[in-house]
Amino acid sequence: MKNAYLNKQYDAFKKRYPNEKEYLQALHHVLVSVDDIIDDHPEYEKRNIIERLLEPERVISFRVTWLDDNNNVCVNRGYRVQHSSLIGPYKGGLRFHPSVTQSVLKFLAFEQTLKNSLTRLPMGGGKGGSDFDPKGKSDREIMTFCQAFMRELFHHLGEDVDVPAGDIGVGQREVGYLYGYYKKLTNQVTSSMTGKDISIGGSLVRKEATGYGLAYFVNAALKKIKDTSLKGKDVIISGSGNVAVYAAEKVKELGGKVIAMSDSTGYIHCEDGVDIEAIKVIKEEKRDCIDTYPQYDAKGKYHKGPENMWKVNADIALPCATQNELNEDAVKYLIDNDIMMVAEGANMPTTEDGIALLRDNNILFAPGKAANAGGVLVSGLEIAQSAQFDSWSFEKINKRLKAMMETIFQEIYDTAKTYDHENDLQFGVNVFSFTKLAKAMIQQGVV
Ligand code: NDP
Ligand code: 2IT
Repeated sequence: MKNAYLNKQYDAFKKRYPNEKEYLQALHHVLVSVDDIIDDHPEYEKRNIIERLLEPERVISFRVTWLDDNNNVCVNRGYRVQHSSLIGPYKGGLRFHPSVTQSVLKFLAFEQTLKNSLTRLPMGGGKGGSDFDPKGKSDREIMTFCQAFMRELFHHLGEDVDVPAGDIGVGQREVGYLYGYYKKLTNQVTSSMTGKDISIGGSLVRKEATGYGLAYFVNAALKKIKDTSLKGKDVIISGSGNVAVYAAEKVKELGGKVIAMSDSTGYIHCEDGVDIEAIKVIKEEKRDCIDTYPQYDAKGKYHKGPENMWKVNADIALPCATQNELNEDAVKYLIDNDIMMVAEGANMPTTEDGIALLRDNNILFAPGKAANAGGVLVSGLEIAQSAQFDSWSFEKINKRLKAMMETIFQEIYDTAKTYDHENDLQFGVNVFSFTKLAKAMIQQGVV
């Protein structure tokens, strides 16, 4: 970075949070982009916008104590990072995974703030979760944990305050348990959580939204920048959870062929195309490992080690699992195979080295903050439907999702072009959302 104010701020964050590497990584991404425009905006330094925008408004951390099926007393750590309420109530998912730390949630909450600003809906940014590991737990243990977690968190939520949803390890089942207990504790039926099943006031398309939105974004970018589309393209997708499954479904609908998918143990390779319904049965119904896939489709081959999936020759790669899963080595495999595009369904799945290598090789890169915004967009539409005491059709919501993903693409593409960074969507998204949030901050004075 060239700008002295940015460097001073980043050094201070590094000193203050030396162990929070994911958080620092997410901040760095944005600062590097803003470096090119900061000299045009002396008001940012004058009002100390960088320090105020990078530091979360509030970090809540608590102990979660619960009893497992054998009556062992278990303890986990729970958090909610309320990053920014600049343009609306804190909004963002909850993650249950053993890798959850304050640093991971701070990076996610920061990125959520930028992402939510793209949706044009009045949503701030937040993220929460726990280092609880849902793997191998009984349904009763999941419910018990969700209730213990909510007993602490409910104080800080509310439809006009903070509205969580799902993320890794938190799907419709967990959202249902969390929301049911929130209602019990508050004696209020409000839209204080999204991602609910349709039977309890959720929205159609929310389950599909992130994956579908990703495919819409990819198609928009391919059309504008490469004069092509998903049709006839071979696609590899990491993960086989909520985002990955519905990305695969929409890629197929749009004429692409998904030839590999993974989970945390390994990946399946199917030259003729992955049977997405089989993946749903394995992951959504049975909560099983992807190594059982060949039982459903004998043509699919399972291989150990999810990182090896990046060696599969494809046109488009969609990392849809977790942060920093696509590193420099993986990107080298993609480049060797002449990959056309990488689009992030997960949050920050590509390492900084990986992104640099993609850029050096002129490979189209769609950052998660924009490409996976469909999930939170439809969460916003879930809140809108509740507020109207109404529920909209699948077609209506899907149409809005597609249109908004195309608008987001266009806005960040135009921003990049305006600043002579044509086709650099990472630059475009960072500058577009940063500028919007800086303006909102200046409007509200020093608070
Ligand atoms: P899920 O819990 O539904 O699925 C996560 C999937 O990733 C699982 O299949 C898991 O495998 C797999 N996985 C975990 N680690 C690895 C790894 N190292 N390599 C390959 N696969 C791995 O989570 P989501 O689909 O909801 O979330 C995925 C990503 O998308 C996250 O980054 C999340 O923040 C982001 N996201 C989610 C949104 C949402 O609405 N849910 C919205 C926007 C972004 P296993 O089954 O073995 O654990
Ligand atoms: O990362 C994300 O955008 C999400 N996990 C969805 C957040 C939401 O509030 O729907």
